[in-house]
Amino acid sequence: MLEKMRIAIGLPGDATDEHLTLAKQFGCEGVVLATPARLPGEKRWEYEDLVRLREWVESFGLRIESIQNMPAHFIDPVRLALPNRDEQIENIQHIIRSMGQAGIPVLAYNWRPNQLYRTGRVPGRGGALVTAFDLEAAKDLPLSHGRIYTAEEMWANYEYFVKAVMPVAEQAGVRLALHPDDPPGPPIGGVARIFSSFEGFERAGRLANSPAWGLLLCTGCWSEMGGEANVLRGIQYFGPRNQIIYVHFRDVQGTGDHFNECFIGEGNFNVTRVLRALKEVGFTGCLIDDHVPHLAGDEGWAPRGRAYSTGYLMGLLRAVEDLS
Ligand SMILES: [Mn+2]
Repeated sequence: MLEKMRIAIGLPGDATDEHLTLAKQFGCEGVVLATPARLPGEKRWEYEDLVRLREWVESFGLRIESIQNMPAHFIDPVRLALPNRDEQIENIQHIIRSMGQAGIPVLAYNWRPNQLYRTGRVPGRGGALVTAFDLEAAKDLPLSHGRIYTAEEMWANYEYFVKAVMPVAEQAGVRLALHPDDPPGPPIGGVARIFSSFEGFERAGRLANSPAWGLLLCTGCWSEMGGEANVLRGIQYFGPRNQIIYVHFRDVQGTGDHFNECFIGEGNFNVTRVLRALKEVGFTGCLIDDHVPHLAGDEGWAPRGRAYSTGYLMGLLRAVEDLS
């Protein structure tokens, strides 16, 4: 039914009617909702609330492509193997089943208990504000979770998680989309960042060994990990396996230790080549914008930057479709 690459849009946790109206005006057919504030629940989300959320989105002629990220306190006990891990795994299983019943097909998550670290904002093209990261400025941050969490632990915790949730996701008809650590690289705040390389995702796929498992392929992060070659490597390996669930289409200038974000088309990779590669591997999910540059007058969710990025992606996709 949806066997076509398409452009959706990422909406913030406090999305309103106006965000959905804008999404429709931009020409999107679907939206990705980040940790929706409309979903109550201290430890989990409930079926009735998920149905209400889907109906609200559909009342604007749109569909929910994915819910992106649970509240950290739902999943940190699992990521860090805290005493209430098993309770939260049961709650996440409940969320997955409820999403399936409510007709919401994808739940995105990451394995990074820390915030998304950036070390500043710098002026990009024409003074638009973009985020920047410099490992030098981040390497001496204090422990974020009280102690060091090694890569071995983070892997063991991940394995425990996937063994518990993937069978439930398969049964529920929900796919779980794994986003990279951002930025990739050595531990920040003492927590190992195991999803910082091609090899990490390849290993995760083997561990999960499930059709419900896949990637939220963030081209920005994959570019941070190793530029265009790494983005193409990820697409060409995971695409034919049907393990790219959806895509964050953004880019950076620079890599790992030192980079800044930028407008689409100004970064490490050739956007046409990357979109063509997605088409060539038969990718049929959605692409969305991802932390866009803030244009003059932009605040919060940056509607001007969003409009620019989304329109750019729509034109690019149209050209790639028409010329292939
Ligand atoms: Mn991303």
